[in-house]
Amino acid sequence: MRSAALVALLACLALVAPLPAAAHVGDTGPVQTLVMDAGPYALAVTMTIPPALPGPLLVALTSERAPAPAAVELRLTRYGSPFPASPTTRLTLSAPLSATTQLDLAGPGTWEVELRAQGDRGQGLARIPVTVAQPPLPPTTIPLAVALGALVISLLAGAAVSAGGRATRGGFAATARILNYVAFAAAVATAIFVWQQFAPVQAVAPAPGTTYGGAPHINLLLASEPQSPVAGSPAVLTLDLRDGATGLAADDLSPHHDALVHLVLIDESGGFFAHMHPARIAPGQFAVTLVPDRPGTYTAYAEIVRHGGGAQVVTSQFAVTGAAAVTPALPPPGERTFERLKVTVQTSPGQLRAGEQAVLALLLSDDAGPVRDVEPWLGMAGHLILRRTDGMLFSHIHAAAPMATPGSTIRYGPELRFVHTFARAGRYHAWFQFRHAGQVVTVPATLEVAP
Ligand SMILES: [Cu+2]
Repeated sequence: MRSAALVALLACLALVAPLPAAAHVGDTGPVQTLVMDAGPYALAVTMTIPPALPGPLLVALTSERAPAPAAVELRLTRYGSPFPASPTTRLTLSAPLSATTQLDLAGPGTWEVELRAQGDRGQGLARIPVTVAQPPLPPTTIPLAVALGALVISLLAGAAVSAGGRATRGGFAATARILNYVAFAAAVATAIFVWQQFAPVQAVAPAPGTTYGGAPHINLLLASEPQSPVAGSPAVLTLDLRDGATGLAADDLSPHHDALVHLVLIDESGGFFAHMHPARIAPGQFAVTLVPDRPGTYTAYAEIVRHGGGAQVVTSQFAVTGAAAVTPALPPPGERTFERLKVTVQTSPGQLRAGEQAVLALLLSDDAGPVRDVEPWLGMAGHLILRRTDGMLFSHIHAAAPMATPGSTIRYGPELRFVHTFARAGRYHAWFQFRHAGQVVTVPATLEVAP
């Protein structure tokens, strides 16, 4: 009887213990890194969602490259509510230009973390939505409660019958025995259900929209300030993302490759290339500052993933005025140097052909020999953007190498390989990108693809 009471106590404890919070800043687990260009500052923000709620949201901030902000103010609010006037916390970035803090999440739901970066170069703003879902009760909770109830009732009834019947009258003795059996059975069932309570619960993502076949497409409305950007001067691009079905702000973006939006900007000559990560400033609204270096027509390729949908690339164009710049042609495959790094671009086969699988590779070395410490960038060993010079084909390819998980110390090199099949013949511009010694290196090339 005493052991049964102990089991009952354990069961009660299991019922009141806090539930783990299944969570994501999108769909990718409790730890998420997001890179963003908040005004003039390139920041990497890693958020760790607490295992139980209420609990602390851990925020780690790193400056991705110069200039670094002097300080960053953080504010937390419920999604859709105004941010508090005074910051929840203020971080000063020190060597190696990173800082950590925590924000208290009161419960499940969607939250917004606001970052206001300040420094010599002005202000930067980013607002990051964080969805913290509470998993449903484990499926054994209700059977556990029933078993526990049966245990308590049979124990009480058994005690009452034993006391009243003095175990001499046959009927009372039989009843007491039956109640003991029931209590024993209930104790065993309770023990099993308690054990199952501690089994890990599958984290659940919020249900995707009810739209059949995933979320609708997105329309990209691009605006610039000034309206006519001038070569050599900074311009702010604002991306207004709208749901293709409802016309409402599309604010259900899932992080992919460590960002909410990957924005590639290429001018018509291929001389200007930028791969940026606009900061979310309002629902469906993203902003980024660029300095176009030459006049012409620029194409913006925004790569996004909606919750419950696949990746999509939406494009828009804008014109840049100003004095013409001399555009050196992008070099063919071969050797080139970036400071102390020697990079050789190789293709296999040497003559690329449409419809034929090709391997495009970078071989990296420096004075000390082959380079084997290429760092993950956006969770990958390397990225390759390909565009046919007429703009008809655009591809974003990842190096064939294991992805980096948050906190991993994986390194790559000396070879980065990309596998691609060119859909059509023609001249292509290629931009290989990887990170080495904390710097993102962009390696441009022109590729000729035969029919
Ligand atoms: Cu990107």
